[in-house]
Amino acid sequence: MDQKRKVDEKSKQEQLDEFRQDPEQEFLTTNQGVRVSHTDDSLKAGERGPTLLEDFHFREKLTHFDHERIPERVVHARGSGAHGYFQVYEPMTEYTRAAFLQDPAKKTPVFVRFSTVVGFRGSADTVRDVRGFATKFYTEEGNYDLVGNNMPVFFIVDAIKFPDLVHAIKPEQHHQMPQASAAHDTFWDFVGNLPEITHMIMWVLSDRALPRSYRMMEGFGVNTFRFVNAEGKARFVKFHWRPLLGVHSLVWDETQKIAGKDPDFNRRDLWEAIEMGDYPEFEFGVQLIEEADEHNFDFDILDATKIWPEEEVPIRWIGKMTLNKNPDNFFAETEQVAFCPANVVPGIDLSNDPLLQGRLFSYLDTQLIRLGGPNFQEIPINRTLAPAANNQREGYNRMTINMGESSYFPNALGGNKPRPATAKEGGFVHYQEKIEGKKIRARSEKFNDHFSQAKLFWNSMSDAEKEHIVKAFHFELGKVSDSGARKRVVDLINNVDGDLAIRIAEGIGVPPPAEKGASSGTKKSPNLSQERTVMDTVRSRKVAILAMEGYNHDEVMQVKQALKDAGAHPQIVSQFHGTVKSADGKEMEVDKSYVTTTSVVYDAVYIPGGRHAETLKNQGYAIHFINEAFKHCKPIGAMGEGIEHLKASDIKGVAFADAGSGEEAVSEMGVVTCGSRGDVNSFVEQFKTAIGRHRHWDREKKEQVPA
Ligand code: HDE
Repeated sequence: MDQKRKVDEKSKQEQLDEFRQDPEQEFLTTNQGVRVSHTDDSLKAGERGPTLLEDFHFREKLTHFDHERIPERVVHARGSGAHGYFQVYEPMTEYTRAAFLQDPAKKTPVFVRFSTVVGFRGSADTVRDVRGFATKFYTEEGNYDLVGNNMPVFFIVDAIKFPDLVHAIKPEQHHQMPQASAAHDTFWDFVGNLPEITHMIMWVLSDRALPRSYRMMEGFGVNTFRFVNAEGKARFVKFHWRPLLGVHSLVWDETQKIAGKDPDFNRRDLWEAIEMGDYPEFEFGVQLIEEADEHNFDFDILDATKIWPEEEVPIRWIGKMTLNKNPDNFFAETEQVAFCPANVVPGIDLSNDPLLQGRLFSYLDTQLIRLGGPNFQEIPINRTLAPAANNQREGYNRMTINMGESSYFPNALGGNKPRPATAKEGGFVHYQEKIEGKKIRARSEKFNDHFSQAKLFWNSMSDAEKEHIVKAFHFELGKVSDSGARKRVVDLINNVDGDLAIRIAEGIGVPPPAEKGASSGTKKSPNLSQERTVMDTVRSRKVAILAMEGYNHDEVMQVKQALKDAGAHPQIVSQFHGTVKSADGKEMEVDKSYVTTTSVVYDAVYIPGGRHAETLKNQGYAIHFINEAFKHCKPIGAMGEGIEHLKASDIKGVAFADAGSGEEAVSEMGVVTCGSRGDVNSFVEQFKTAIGRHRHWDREKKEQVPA
């Protein structure tokens, strides 16, 4: 009998329901279910006497507490998870037999965990780092894990170097510093001696490493996999996730400030977005290469330090994932979830990519220790929806009560059940690739082109993105005390672009390369630039409205409503919590005070008209708020007297509308102003356009603004 389980959007939640505990339990009990009568004092020999060993409640409570921690992940320790579902747009039958990719009506449950890589579990979210983007699809044929990152390439080509990479980038051995940062000697020492890392370094020093939100970053499978159809025909495949909100980043100065003000910034953003119904959505894309074309590219398609440029291998967008539920319990779900690239289902197969091959081993291995033995697949979040049945038995924390006497195959006693399934019955049959070769520790020649794609990436950046990369080099290498290590990196980058190497050298106190390297040329892959991303929505953007007593109530209400209607989240920020009074005696609730918030956690700021501008002008916090938002290239809007507040700040080089005029709104470099008699609707429209663009890099004089 085919025991495949029918899977729909709710299946995983129904399964988890079996394990959820209602918080409304009336009585406190021991783990044995015995009601506890007193939990504030331990059982003692006399009121001032010693605690008695007999106090089983005390001992149980303390013992459990003493064992609450499990090891954090050796990398990707800090993460945030969410539930959702995936739907394919059209049947992918021609390419893969995977059941979850056949029927557009089917909603396959998923659990996603986003993460940083380097920091410990309690580190800040906004550090410069790669982000993990791991998805578990609970399909009717078993769990499929796509364990990806937000950058399409990796640091190394062979998994055997992974421990070296991680040791180099983690805090240093002697003093365990710095936390969650690559900006230190051992990492850049490693980089300078490893040319294959160059392409990835360009990505890590780009804005991709500073995502505004987990909802606004791409995901990539990185490694090369295979799609196999029902006839057994295989094609090479690379996987992509594309956020519907576009790919957007924070600026470096902002990330550092947020790390102190709200270290949970990305986690909070994901959580709040889902609570507010702003469900993160990602389209799923595939790049396919026919087996016959395997060797027809300048790069080796098994090399994870290379992308398959879209111009050569177009991306086909085949489905969409929606994240619509926060976990109920962080530890039970987000912490205990265990992903593994070897978790594939029929129709998705592996390749000989040497990085992938090592990963296939490493994940299960690390989970054995992290989750305490071989039965972690039985933890609710890891359970498959397809029935799991085999002869594996016992071990720590075994939950399943296997019936019957036999635990081996073949077994006449148990009627040979469970038995292997044929391919037709849904059995996973490894793709029969023909392999010939000598046992050898080597790699194919094409793996050794370390610079072409680093050049391609650099060329594809806009001027602003290039500037950010140069500054990132200045910061990262500026933190390296060994000048030899700094110099080696400059010499390495000289292979990418001679001018870039000189610009880097200038900022870090080392001489430029003895011989200037060639230019990176002109070849581009335009979509590598974030300038090409979605820039026409304000959905889920946070807008601070600075208001003090005397603000213009009608104007604020109108602007606030218009922003809300467009899907943004305006918040009133004032000196104190409570309410604030308008010029005409109306009141509104304050969401945040200057003490509890800061400009760096908002996407945009708006200063309404009204006589409150007089007060704002003299408030250091309010001035700083504007200066900082300006420096971080954020959209700024002001109406009427609000413009006076902008004038009191250090904003430079921008023309404002006349505060008292009735002229149309003026928008310059993302600063939108409109006179007190101007049209609020036209102001809002221009302000929304400015917010949609996310950041306004053309603010040439921002560096002159103190913030
Ligand atoms: Fe991982 N990686 N990795 N990795 N990785 C882990 O597994 C490893 C690589 C990625 O949210 C570990 O359960 C090796 C590439 C993500 O739980 C560990 C190599 C990509 C996560 C491990 C790589 C990733 C991990 C640590 C070869 C992008 C977090 C804890 C060089 C495609 C998953 C764990 C989560 C986690 C090993 C490289 C993504 C140690 C050996 C490439 C998103 O097993």
